[in-house]
Amino acid sequence: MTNRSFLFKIVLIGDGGVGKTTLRRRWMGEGFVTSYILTVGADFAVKTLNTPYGHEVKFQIWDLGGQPHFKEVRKTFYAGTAGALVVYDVTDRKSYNNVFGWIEEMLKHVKQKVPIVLVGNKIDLRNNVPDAITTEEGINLRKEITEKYGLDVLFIETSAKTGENVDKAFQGMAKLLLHQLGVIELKEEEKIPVISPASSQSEVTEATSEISVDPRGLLNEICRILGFDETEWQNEPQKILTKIKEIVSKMNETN
Ligand code: G3D
Ligand code: MG
Repeated sequence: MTNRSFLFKIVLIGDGGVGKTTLRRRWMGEGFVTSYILTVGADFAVKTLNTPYGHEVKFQIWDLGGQPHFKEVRKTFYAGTAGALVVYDVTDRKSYNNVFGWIEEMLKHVKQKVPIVLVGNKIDLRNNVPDAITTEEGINLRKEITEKYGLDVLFIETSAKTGENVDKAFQGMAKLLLHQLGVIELKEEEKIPVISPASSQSEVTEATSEISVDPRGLLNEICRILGFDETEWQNEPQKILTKIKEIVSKMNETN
């Protein structure tokens, strides 16, 4: 098997307060440093996963701050998105009802079918609330999204506080993306890991390295993956674009 390297931009979306930033921090650990993009009001960080398939999956995770100018910057925020973690809070029914709104907002800008991990967060608080969103309601929502938009959706319930299933949410994203590229197989029952833990044992192993980047650093990182010297990005951007197109068409051929 040839080892390949994949870099995906992932956006974290969902109502304010559902736990997006906490999920990301929990997954990345304490050691990471994010870059904050002032013009977009988002921050992002990169983390690498090594998969048992021999491929390296690198996530660039964009997390929108709660700033009010969202409408003006969302185009930039969504540009180049490969997948989305759509988060609701199981103790907040409004955030569950708003999931469709978030998906539509994203699809308006992304304009292609991106895989989604639907995350029901704060399960540690579920018993404290009378009208909490049940697991079954989450599974139903997953089905509705799949049917309505024809998207590949994985559902998982998490607690960013205790850490439960947080790894699995991101590992699930890696699976969906590799599946979409035709690199791995993914069975339908694997898309609801919260109720079938045996089959959800993710085949994606733990992250082995973390790096942080600023936008400049990210370009350098992309160049590194493509085998270019970082200065070539500045001097010959066209060459890099041609290279990316070549790689994409090769990928399409092999898949
Ligand atoms: P957001 O980025 O989606 O806006 P945050 O949400 O990550 O900022 O989280 C909002 C609040 O919810 C934070 O509390 C955070 O600690 C809490 N939170 C996030 N995930 C969980 C969870 O799984 N369980 C519990 N119990 N709390 C969670 P504060 O008090 O800091 O505002
Ligand atoms: Mg946040």
